[in-house]
Amino acid sequence: MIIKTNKAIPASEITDPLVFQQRRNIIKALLAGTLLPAAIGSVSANTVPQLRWPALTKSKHSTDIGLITPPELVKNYTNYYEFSFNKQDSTELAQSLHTDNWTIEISGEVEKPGHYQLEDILGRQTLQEYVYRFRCVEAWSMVIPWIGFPLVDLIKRLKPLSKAKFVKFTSIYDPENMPKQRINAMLDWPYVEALRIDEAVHPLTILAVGMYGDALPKQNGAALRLVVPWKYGFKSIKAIVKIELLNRAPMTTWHAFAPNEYGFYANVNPSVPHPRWSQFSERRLGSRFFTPRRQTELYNGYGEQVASLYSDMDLRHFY
Ligand SMILES: Nc1nc2c(c(=O)[nH]1)N[C@H]1C(S)=C(S)[C@@H](COP(=O)(O)O)O[C@H]1N2
Ligand SMILES: [Mo]
Repeated sequence: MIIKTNKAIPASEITDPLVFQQRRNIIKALLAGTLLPAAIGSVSANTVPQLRWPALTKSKHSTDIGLITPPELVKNYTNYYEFSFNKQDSTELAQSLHTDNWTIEISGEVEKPGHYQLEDILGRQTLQEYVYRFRCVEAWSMVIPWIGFPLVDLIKRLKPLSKAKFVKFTSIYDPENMPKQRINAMLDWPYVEALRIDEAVHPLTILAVGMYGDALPKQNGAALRLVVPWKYGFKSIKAIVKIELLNRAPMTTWHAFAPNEYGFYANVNPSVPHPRWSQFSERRLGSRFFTPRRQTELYNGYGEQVASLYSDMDLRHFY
């Protein structure tokens, strides 16, 4: 079970205290970005007895793709509208965000609402690597090795009630550090996204805290972000501070901004164009200059795993 910060039994009393302390130190280092990649696999050799942090293995749901996008590209070409509408500026400006002592509020149709410390949530999870294709609605794509854990593992521990039909995620509201929130620019802040419950508990859906064997850079959504690889990138909300289980579909940021352009589902689909451009092909970033555009894959190539979620739906209507 998940440990609440107020009531409940502290994780330190359930897990062997030494294991708990070591896990915690590693999680702290990971979140602070001071962890050497090698330390994820095992704790330092001079601790006795030698204990292993669950090694950073590859998830069985990780995609077997040879060509990973160079990390420098992923870290310097970011969409983070709270900071800037420019992909380079947002990277730099995001460094002012405070990501330590991150807490997440859980509420709605669950038996265990409360404010949880990210460290406590992670202390109960096995972090794994997930290589996923990442496709933005702007028709560019990347391949990113995330570090994270299945959202379903967290949801189960919260004990959802049968009324829970949707999961809503809210990003941090921090106008002091987020210039576009300060001037109320473009979108309604804070940034909000949501999934249907069956999408949320699908094993491909993860919460990420790292990438490329290291902490998640601030510009890529630290301390905690969602990754839903078969949907357009805007569903993969960054800097999550609140997760709510709801009975009804909530309004989401991009859908509210332009409902005819950004649907609730946002499943990657080559045959449903954006009203202002085609989604038939995409530019794989980091590939060589003369590499032709690649054809967009339905559900971003994850159809075998997720198509059954939408079998009775008209994808043109539910875009
Ligand atoms: N809070 C928040 N989350 C967000 C966004 C944002 O502007 N704010 N942009 C979205 C969009 S449009 C995309 S494509 C991805 C980009 O993720 P990346 O910058 O790590 O590649 O994040 C998504 N999550
Ligand atoms: Mo995007």
